[in-house]
Amino acid sequence: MPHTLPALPYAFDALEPHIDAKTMEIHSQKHHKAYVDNLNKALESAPELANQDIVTLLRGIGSVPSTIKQQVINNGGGHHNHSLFWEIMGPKAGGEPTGQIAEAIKEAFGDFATLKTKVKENGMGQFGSGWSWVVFNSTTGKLEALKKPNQDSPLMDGLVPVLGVDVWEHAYYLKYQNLRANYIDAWWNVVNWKAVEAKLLAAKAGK
Ligand code: MN3
Repeated sequence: MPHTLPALPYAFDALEPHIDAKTMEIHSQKHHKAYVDNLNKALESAPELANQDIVTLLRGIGSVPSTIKQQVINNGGGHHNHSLFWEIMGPKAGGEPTGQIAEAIKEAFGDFATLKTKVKENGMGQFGSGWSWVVFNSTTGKLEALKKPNQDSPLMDGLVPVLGVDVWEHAYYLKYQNLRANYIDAWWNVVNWKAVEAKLLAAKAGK
């Protein structure tokens, strides 16, 4: 099997009280696992894609056979989105970004408060399921905030995601029920800015 479920870099309860342990367990071990399993299943019919890593696969979505394209968008996107999501969160995290990610935020949005407002607007404005993203645009050399439905990856648009908030109900319903806004507000407390900065630096380096 070419694609595998990554181990969480912290315990299920590490993001308490902001994200509860049960949500983390179901989200990673059931939802993310299903995306990985279904991606591998879809790729069984396309052995020519077996050696592509997930980033290459999504960037090259246009060359995926039409018979499995939507499955790769949904499940490949789901796999990459969640792998990033676990990486950019962590215990004893949050606070104000520092260093090069802080500079990039300032350049693109003016200040951190404005970025937070945009991420929340996009997360609240995404009807149904999807993600609120901060991406690096290599054409402009700047960060951008945008929303995408379902598991559609910004990689398919030639953009590099550096931060994303999962606003599917499965990401927050056990603790926050219908209160998506409260979840997004609390989510900033678990952002691992060093990991987000690493994503930005890799994107700038063309990786
Ligand atoms: Mn999810």
